[in-house]
Amino acid sequence: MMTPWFAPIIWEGTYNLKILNEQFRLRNVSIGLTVFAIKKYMTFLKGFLQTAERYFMTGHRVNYYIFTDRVEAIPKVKLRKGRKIVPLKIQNYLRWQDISMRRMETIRNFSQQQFIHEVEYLVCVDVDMIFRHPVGVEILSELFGTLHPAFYFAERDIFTYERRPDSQAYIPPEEGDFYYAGGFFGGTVAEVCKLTEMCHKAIMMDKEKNLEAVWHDESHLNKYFLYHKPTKILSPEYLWDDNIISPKKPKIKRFLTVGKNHSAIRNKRRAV
Ligand code: UD2
Repeated sequence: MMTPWFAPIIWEGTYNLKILNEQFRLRNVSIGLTVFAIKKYMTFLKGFLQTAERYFMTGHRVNYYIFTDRVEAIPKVKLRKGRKIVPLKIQNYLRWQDISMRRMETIRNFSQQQFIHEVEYLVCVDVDMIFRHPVGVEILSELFGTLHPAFYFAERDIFTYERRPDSQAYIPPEEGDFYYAGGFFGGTVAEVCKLTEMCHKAIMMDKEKNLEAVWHDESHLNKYFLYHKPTKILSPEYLWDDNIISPKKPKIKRFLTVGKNHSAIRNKRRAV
């Protein structure tokens, strides 16, 4: 329930949402949910938004920051009061790995220019996901990460950290607390800005050496969290994949991956 640096690990039953909701409502808190729907990943956005409306931060103010190369394709979804879609047009890249990694640069840029004036917290997630149970203010903290569902039962030596010392994402074998998922992190806008800035710089330094970390942005995120410990950690309830074989499944699966045909969805349409 608690890391050695006294950060709570959030599982069902460890918090009282009524108390937390009152605290956050008194602060009239606003939350930005960043999501990228580039090229064919637009197909996931409708299910993502519809389920987010039902389960994500209900009763609080939410901006859906949707980064896409096709603003006109954003589906129309009925939103509750206090919630809005903010379409943000960005370029796409040829390789899916670059699309995934460049999220760090984009979130940094928009945090500095826009998000800092509009919301208090940012929650940064993958789009090929659906919400199945509530995800609320219990997740909010200065800086939070999520335990990867495939590794939360595993010993450190099988974590898939970047192991090449030349990479900025390198983690030595005797270091590392947890293996965090690339698809769900967040915190205050200032903290997310620091995180994305450092990860983007590290990705670019690797690129100069013609290196790409084994799990792309996720490898750099893991390196960042090793030396900048999260103040809250989300259990795999907050990011589950039903294809994962695990000795124990969480009682509640709040946010689930949608199965995808990798080669069909990560198409090679020309970058624009
Ligand atoms: C994992 C991580 C992901 C990232 C990646 C790096 C989870 C659930 N996911 O996912 O966050 O760290 O590994 O290897 O922990 N995207 C587009 N268009 C594209 C390609 C990607 O919009 O053509 C966006 C989209 O929001 C997608 C995200 O980038 O959800 C990550 O790509 P992915 O879902 O294909 O990566 P995956 O499943 O390997």
